[in-house]
Amino acid sequence: MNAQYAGLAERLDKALLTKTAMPQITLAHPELPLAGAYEIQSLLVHRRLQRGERRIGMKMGLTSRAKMLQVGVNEMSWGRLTDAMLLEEGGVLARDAYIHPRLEPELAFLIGKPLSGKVTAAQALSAVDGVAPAMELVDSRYLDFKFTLNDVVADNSSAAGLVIGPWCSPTQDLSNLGVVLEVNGMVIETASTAAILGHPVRALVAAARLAAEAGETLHPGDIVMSGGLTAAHSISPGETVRATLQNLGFVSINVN
Ligand code: OOG
Ligand code: MG
Repeated sequence: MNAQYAGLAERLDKALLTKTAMPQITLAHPELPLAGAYEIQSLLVHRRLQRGERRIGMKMGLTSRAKMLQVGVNEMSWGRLTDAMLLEEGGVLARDAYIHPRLEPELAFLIGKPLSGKVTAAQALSAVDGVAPAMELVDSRYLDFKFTLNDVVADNSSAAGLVIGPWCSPTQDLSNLGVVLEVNGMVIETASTAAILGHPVRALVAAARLAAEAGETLHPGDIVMSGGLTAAHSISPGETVRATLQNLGFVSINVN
């Protein structure tokens, strides 16, 4: 089974490197269990680490109803972040470097103390050094951006990039902050941080639990992405995309 998982991880990696979408792996492997999909993800990310990329944290996926509805998957997923995914705030993003990239507003957490296992919201928050307005770039390696939960998990939850705004104090009330997503100055999506499981800290609580289940820990300096607050926006050259989170500021990127 492991050789088969390694082969599937290699195919996903090739799709990423060649920017060529591939068929969903569950079409050929409908019996693939969720644990197997996470095993493929781990092998896929391991290939990136072997190329010299560095692990920088964890992304939560499908933590809001807007995201679940957009992709038709109703369960949370998680993925691994590497330094190669970091995009410059206010910088330029090449549309051509991806297959069918989408941007989505998220809340980023900066971990200050080791966090892993079953924790309360208060314990999770006390391990946080900062929170920032952020955007995630998702780019499914599957044709037409179509996948099941197990497909998207194997594909590292579509992780492709992240852009982080100013780090702010985590001591403020994060439960219901306004979120605005703009493209070239036009508002295309609005939300509240409550869209993430009722309170965005719950995404961090889940991240700590899921990290532990995978035998991992969130380390000081790690970034944890909350999951998209709104549906993601399919990007085109010439667009400036900006996400504003109430009290925290904004983050933007220019697409060319
Ligand atoms: C799946 C990954 C989900 C999020 O923030 O919900 C995700 C996708 O939309 O491609 O990153
Ligand atoms: Mg996301």
